[in-house]
Amino acid sequence: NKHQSFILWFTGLSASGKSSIANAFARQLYERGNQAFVLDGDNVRHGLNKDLGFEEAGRKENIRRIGEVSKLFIESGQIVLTAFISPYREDRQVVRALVEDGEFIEVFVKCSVETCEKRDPKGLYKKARKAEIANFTGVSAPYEEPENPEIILDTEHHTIEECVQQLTSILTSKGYI
Ligand code: GGZ
Repeated sequence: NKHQSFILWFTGLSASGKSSIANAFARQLYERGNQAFVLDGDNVRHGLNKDLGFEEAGRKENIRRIGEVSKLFIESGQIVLTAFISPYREDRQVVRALVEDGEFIEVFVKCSVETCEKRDPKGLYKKARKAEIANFTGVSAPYEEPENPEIILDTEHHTIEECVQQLTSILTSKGYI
């Protein structure tokens, strides 16, 4: 393998499927004997980053810290999968620049706001429309789509299982796994 350790950086809207794909893929890696770890809102926003909000500065600092933590995971020899909206191109670029060439794989989990809003598993879009939540990505805060992601997974037209399968075949063909 070209790279033993790398970051799979999932970016996309709330309810686009980032965490589901990351967790399903991490299970596959684990079954194949790879060391993989998922960072997402559940284990980072509630702990390390619980002092941060969702205004622009809070999100930027959130992503900066996650980038630094991911770099440590790489140094410890792991594959790290991160599932954060990470709405700003510049912030994703900063993380990319932290690690060696080829160690940052940007995965755009592509799905329209309309479809994410129909899914609305936690009722957050509904609250955002009623302005009960401020700065909600896709409703009242921006999402800057990746211009050159290594991988695009279209959850609008494909199931989570199909996306995981696609991820496996792309990473295999690129020699990552
Ligand atoms: C976006 C919010 C917000 C606002 C709370 N905007 O679907 P979820 O619930 O489980 O995932 C969303 C998560 C986004 O946190 P991230 O750390 O990924 O965001 S960022 O990368 O932009 O820093 C959502 C919930 O937190 N959530 N308020 N205003 N999502």
